[in-house]
Amino acid sequence: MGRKKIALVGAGMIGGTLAHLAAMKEMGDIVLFDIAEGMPKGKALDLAQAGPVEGYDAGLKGTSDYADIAGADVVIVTAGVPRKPGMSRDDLLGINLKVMKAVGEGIKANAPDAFVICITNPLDAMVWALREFSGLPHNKVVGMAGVLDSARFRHFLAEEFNVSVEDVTAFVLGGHGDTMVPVIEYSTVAGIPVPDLIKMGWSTQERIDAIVARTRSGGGEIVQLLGNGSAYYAPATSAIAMAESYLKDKKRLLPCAAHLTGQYGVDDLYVGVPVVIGANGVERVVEIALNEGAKANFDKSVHAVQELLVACKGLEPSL
Ligand code: TXD
Repeated sequence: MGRKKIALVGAGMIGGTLAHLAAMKEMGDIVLFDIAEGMPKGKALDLAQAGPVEGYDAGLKGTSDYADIAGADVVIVTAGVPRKPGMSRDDLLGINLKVMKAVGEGIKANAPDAFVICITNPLDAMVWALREFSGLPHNKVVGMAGVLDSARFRHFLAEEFNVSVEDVTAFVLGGHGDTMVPVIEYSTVAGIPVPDLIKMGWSTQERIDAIVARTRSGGGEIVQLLGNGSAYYAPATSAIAMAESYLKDKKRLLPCAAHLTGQYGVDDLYVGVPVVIGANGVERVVEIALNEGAKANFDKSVHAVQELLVACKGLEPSL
């Protein structure tokens, strides 16, 4: 049995980090695709030369030719432009929609059996468009945002409670934007829900509210600090967790932007919900009960995604 093949479409900050992580974990051979000519080849060569020191065996190839992604088991898409300070994710819509068209057609022609993870922003609209352009089954195309947003929430909660990040679980639902929904009732330390921890005096409602707000603007905080580009270490790690769940049939339950067909009262939209990822891609969408406040936020988030899709359809008549 040969190695798995992982194609990274977009070899920028996240793409390069994805390649590094995938190589370190020996997930398979790696193809870095980008429209920039030399850059993907340079990154692939650099990473290949780290192999002897780190002790990983992975083929690494940089390319600008879609034929090289042929037969990929997993395709992770970061192609497009990231935010600059002051920009919202939605400001990226026009440019990145065109990129999704090219990428979707490239995947359709060369890697139609792949599990595709979209990272490009504005995420919920781009993953929907990428699915449309690629024509792949809905269960094989998913968006990465929830794992990252939950990781941000977990990090802040672990700091607040002064406990290991390992023992903090958190749920963030809804679209990847300012309307995302961190659900504190389903966020725990070793199974103890956050509202109980507040009652136990570990924190206060005000402090948790501030953490929720910081989580919502977690991406923007990093954009501001970096001054150029957006986060890449945590986004890459999050997508790798999803890819591993697929490749190893782990059936992890992860919050992802998944295609809904009536769940949560939503039809034909990608939005962040808990899903099980295994060898069949998205194997199950998990419908959890939301309290009134969370439901209202979730609906607001869904509405924001719907508006983006209307804008996409206006820009691209074939959608
Ligand atoms: O949670 C999430 N989903 C995200 C999303 C978290 C952080 C960042 N997120 C978004 O990921 C961000 O807003 C961007 O839309 C993507 C990629 O972010 P990255 O930081 O990796 O951007 P870069 O470094 O600019 O890399 C993008 C690469 C760059 O090398 C371009 O040359 C390339 O994409 N690019 C293309 N590649 C292939 N095909 C086409 N058409 C193309 N256009 C640009």
